[in-house]
Amino acid sequence: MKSAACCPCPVNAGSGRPPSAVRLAGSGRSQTGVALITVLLIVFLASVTATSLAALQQIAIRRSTVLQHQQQARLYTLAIEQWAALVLARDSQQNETDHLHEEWANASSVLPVKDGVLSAQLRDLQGCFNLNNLWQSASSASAADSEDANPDANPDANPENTSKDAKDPAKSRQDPQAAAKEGVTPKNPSSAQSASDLDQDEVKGKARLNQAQYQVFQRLLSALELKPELAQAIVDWIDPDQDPIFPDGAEDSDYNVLTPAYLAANRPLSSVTELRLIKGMDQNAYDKLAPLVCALPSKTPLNVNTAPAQVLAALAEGKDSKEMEQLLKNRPAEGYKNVDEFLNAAELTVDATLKNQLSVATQHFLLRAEARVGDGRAMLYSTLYRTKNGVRALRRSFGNQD
Ligand SMILES: [Ca+2]
Ligand SMILES: [Ca+2]
Repeated sequence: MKSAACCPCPVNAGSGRPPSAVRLAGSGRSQTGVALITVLLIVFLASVTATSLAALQQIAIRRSTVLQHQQQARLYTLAIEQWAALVLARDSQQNETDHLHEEWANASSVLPVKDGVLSAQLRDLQGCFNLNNLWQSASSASAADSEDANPDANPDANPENTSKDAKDPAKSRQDPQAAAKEGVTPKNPSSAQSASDLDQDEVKGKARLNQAQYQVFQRLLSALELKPELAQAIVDWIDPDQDPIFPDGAEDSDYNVLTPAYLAANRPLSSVTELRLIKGMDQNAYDKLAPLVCALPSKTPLNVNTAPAQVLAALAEGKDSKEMEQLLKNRPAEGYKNVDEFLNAAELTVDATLKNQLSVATQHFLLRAEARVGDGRAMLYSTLYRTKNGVRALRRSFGNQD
């Protein structure tokens, strides 16, 4: 039997309270502290959550407001397109010529609307050199043949100035010296499509190179201090065959060895920016050429009332742009009434084929419409095509021109 002296004394033996009571009192204070911390934590989390929800709600409200403004601005640009169509339709009823002093050309006005502002600008797309004119499709070639076969269609045409060889590539191909004189090198006979096949197509009046436009384009390249041979690669990009023009043309075989590889389009250019893909076209050449050329979907005449001096100077050999700039300063306020009036004023002599590809009127226009509404902004580039039956949009691009 153990004695009391040999038993270990409890720690709180002298406090007078049982040990279990001491433990309960300490536990109560600890639980109170934990509960307080828990409540504070819950309040903190609730505050953070509420703040986050409020911030998210603000962002959602802001986002929906911007989207609403952007949508409204986008609709405004389509309304501007309708307005531009009305202006162009009204212009066609007033006169048959188009020049830079007409209402459509000076429509760059700013119109205030509720919570925003609208602006519009119309540009004549036939005042630039249409690259797709370099290649005549089968239908346009047939039309050209009809015009050439019917001298009454153009009583001013001088048969002496009309180069039959220039309009007949098959004949030019048979006579390399004549072709070189025309500034066009015949296709390489060793290519995939035989010369006889090409000749047969051309004899039938099918698609072919537009010699008159080709020479104008070569002169334009020379005036810009670019290689005239660039024209060959551009024609090869457009023409449907795989037959590169010798020596600087380029077809699939020139492009599919690049990284990344691609193929020649073999169809009309859909955008001027497509030039960047063509062999020999570097940034310097593109920067010089792009402001003066365009890529319209069909064969279009050049409007001499809106064309810049560089393009007009390229119409004939021996003219420079400074001479044409002086001419443009003295251009009648109402524009030239017809092509002959322009040719006389410019002292230009062009053959009947090229003369038939000049005009004083325009069917293709580019609309640049911009709308700002609150925080929203929309930009629309629209290619408008005007006929006697009205105006319609051929192409729309929101945000950028191409
Ligand atoms: Ca007009
Ligand atoms: Ca081709």
